[in-house]
Amino acid sequence: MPDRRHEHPFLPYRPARPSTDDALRRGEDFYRRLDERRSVRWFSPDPVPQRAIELAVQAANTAPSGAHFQPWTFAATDDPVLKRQVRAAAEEEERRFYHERDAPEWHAALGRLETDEHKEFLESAAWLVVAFAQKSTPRPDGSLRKNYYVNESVGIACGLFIAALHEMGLATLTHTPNPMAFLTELFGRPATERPYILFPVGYPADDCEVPDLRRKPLAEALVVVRT
Ligand code: IYR
Repeated sequence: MPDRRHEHPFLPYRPARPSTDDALRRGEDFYRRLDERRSVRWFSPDPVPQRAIELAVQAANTAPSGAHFQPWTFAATDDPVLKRQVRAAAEEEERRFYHERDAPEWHAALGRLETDEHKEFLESAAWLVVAFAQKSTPRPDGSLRKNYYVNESVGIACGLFIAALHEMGLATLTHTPNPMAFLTELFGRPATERPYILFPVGYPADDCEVPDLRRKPLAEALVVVRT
């Protein structure tokens, strides 16, 4: 390998290393906290400060990404007019999905979530945040830089975003109206960006309920393999 460190310097990285006991305690605490998170479809009208959205996006923005190209944009709004427009467009798509699309297996899988085409949360949540995936990114000269592992990178960023919101006592939903190209136009994003997930963000409503779902046991999520 050619040594190009004069072009791209490396820096020492010495993160604090907790004792094993401490590390496991912290891992346990972190998991327990994440385990309290639920996806929410009923939001409180209480306002959420813009700083909370900024902090969650800063957390998302720490995600690893292909070639460190960071191929995401988070577009956020608390504007009631824009929220209403998003709701109207999403409900239109969802009406088609629930009533016209022939996908019996998919529809059956959603039964226990009791979802339908009504998306009140798109107006009642304090904020709507759309994660956009940049298939390519315009360079200052107008040419396009291709991005790598875009889905993986943006997915990881969204996971960190969700965790950061939860840490602040905020709730969200990974909403993906299908198709959702209308979000590119409503949020004024360029054609190089594809809407990836639409997140309503707010505090859960006082009378919020969530479906009685369980996480699969560790033994189904992790297999330890050795020779
Ligand atoms: N986008 C629709 C349908 C939907 C699909 C999945 I997969 C879900 O986990 C939940 C809903 C809707 O939002 O209603």
